[in-house]
Amino acid sequence: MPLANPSSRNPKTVSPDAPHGPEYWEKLRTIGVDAGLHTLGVAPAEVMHRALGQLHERIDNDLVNGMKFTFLRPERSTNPAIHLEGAKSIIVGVRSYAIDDNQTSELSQSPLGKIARYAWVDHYGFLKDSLNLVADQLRSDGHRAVVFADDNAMVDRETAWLAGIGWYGKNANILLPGHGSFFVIGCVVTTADLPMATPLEDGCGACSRCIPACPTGAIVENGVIDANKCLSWLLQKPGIFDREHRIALHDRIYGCDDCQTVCPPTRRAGTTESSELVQSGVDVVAWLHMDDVTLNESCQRWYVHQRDMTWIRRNLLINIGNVGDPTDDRVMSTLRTYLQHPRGELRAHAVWAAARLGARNLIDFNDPDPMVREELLHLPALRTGL
Ligand code: B12
Ligand code: SF4
Ligand code: SF4
Repeated sequence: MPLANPSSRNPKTVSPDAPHGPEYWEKLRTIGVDAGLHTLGVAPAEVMHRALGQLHERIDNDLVNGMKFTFLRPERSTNPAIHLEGAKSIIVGVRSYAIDDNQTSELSQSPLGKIARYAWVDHYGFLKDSLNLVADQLRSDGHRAVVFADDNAMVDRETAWLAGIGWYGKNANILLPGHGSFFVIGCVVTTADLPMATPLEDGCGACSRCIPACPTGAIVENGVIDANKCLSWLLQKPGIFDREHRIALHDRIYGCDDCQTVCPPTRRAGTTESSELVQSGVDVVAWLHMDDVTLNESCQRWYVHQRDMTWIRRNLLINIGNVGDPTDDRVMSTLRTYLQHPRGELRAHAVWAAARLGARNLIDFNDPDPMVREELLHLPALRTGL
């Protein structure tokens, strides 16, 4: 077992000799950049009133659709002082995920399930490692520090905006000037007093390309996403996938990138080579034949409700209905298996996929399960082009 790093524990009190100020900030910033962060900035460790108001407004306007995350306890996720007594600064760091697709395996198999860019590699793991190095330095200098990387306890985009790292795009993402929005965000809340940044002005200007590009119209106002329509959330939400948005889902199985891939600043920034092997897509049929343990390991990094693989299989079945080839035996025998699956939710989505592929003859119209019966009442038309 590796020895615990002694500096990873916070001192009980802040040392009176602990450094502060611009020079110290430069030292911390350099540690972060050397550790792979694209850039860092500092925001005041104060209540983030705008984000707090927005979280409540989204809840009140019914835009949350069962999401917990930062919405569960808005007063907590917008108040850094709750997480660290005496907190003075939030050091925000971002890591780029604008890397090339270098995946070579599996991709020849059809149908292919598409994964959104932020999940191609364990970016949050790398982000956390880099931020931990900054936090280690703070602690060894006598400060207290806590790291958050995509944690529900902190509203990351607002911290990045306050830290002068980027502006809020109309697609709700934080965009870095000259580099677009393919960045994950994390922070270190600390007792160090560091020079605060000034938030950036809007950089979208007259552009609004992301709004019509969203396949479901989920950007309901500039910077406001309706989670009832956002495919990224619908893919994570447990239960029956909203029928209205299944066709728009197309081949996605985890996350959605459309509002970013059309974005001019993000497009202009381009992508770079990576030494990491990426996972940008999966062999859908192979994944549908995996047992729970193997499937769970294959998507270890993803957010999956209660790690119940039913929801991943559900997404894969919709993919089959949208892009599977009905003349492919691999596809049809998989569908047959799922039409007899013990879980009603999965039979329901298999029924939908079978109807889309023109295989109504495979469907058991006497299935007594209420979820399947509901599907039978709303069978989709044969997929266009078949
Ligand atoms: C819940 C959540 C989601 C939800 C809801 C998204 C949402 N927009 O609220 C779902 C599951 C849909 C989702 C999807 C995605 N997410 Co997400 N998600 C989160 C999470 C956990 C909380 C976000 C939150 O608190 N939202 C609450 C609302 C109130 O905040 P907001 O949307 O930022 O709203 C602000 C703006 O409206 C702004 N504002 C106010 N007035 C105005 C006016 C104008 C004109 C404008 C432009 C803005 C503006 O102020 C609001 C408050 O700060 C964070 C991680 C974290 N702990 O913070 C990641 C996070 C936001 N997600 C991230 C990513 C990468 C994604 C996806 C790209 C993943 C994917 N490819 O599928 C998509 C993008 C969808 C989108 N267009 O937003 C990154 C964003 C990185 C970045 N560069 O911005 C984060 C920060 C994770 C991380 N730590 O890196 N996500
Ligand atoms: S992630 Fe996809 S579904 Fe969600 S707002 Fe962006 S384009 Fe729309
Ligand atoms: S597509 Fe245009 S409006 Fe949307 S986030 Fe990008 S620059 Fe802003």
